[in-house]
Amino acid sequence: MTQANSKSSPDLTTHSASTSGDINGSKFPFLPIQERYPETWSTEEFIEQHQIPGIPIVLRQGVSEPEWNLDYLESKIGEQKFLCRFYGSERKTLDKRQWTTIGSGITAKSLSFSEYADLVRSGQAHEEDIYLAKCPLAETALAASPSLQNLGQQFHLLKGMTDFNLWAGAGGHTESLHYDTFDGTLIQLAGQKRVVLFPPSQLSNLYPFPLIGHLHHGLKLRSWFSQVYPDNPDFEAFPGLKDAFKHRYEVILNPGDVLYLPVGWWHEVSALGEGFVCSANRFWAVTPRRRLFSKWSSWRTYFAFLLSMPFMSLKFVQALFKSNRKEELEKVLRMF
Ligand SMILES: O=C(O)CCC(=O)C(=O)O
Repeated sequence: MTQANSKSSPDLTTHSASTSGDINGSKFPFLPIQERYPETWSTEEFIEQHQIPGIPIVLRQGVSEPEWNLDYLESKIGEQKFLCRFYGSERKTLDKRQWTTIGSGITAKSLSFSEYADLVRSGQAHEEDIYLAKCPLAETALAASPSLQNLGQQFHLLKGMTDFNLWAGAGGHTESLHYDTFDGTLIQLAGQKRVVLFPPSQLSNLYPFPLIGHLHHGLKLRSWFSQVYPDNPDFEAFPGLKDAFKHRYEVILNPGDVLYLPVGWWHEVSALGEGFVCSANRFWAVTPRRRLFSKWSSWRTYFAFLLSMPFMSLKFVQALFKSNRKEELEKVLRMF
């Protein structure tokens, strides 16, 4: 996908050279994501070169928010409750083929932001890999933040499919390699994140979990996640990965940066450093619509939802008969 760089006008800030990454002792070059600063941002150029073809871009320093550190967030949303995912320290060491849960299927507990902040400060969130993932900000004091609200216009992303969501936790956490069914924007607000990306064309080379798994696991195990670790690739078990690595992109996000992630692009997101790391994302209707329906990855996801329905319906009915019905129903609904 070198066209990401080949179409840029010479007067705009671009990176065109590949950079080398050292993985398991071998050199694998990765491709940089094209970037702009607000002074060089042009919505028309974004539409033509990124939105229509579906190619990621980073707007550096695109939002001017106060740093969303623990103190700031506690002052805004300290009392509000969020579902925190308990990944556990073992998980990263397992062969992903042994996983029985993924993403919103992970064990989750409702905590106030202040309670979660204490887990980060004490180091427990880091040690036990406890992450505050995809928590809606709609009902919070942070939703009205003008720099978030202006983002849609700036990127010509006109129809939000979700609210802004908070993704926050301790350095060291990784959201594993997956793709989404909408266009997305990921806004870095405290600390740094590294995003590894592959284009939608690499679907089969990235070995997504099999569709059939949805019959046994519903949406607890999701077929739009990859079974491979990009930083620790097992080329014997997954030989196609060598081809995927020819299309591996990487970008580091700093506070204020906004990454545009078109539908179907694989991404693995890692919180860097030791401290608190925080982002917000939002999903948007895919424009132009044909980009959504021309991808097998999208159809695959719709099919996956269909296959998961018997399992999910059973869980829903079981939740109705539990004494803590409200909580159990919420758990099922959160999986969607
Ligand atoms: O920030 C993260 O940890 C994950 C974000 C993500 O997967 C997304 O924005 O689609």
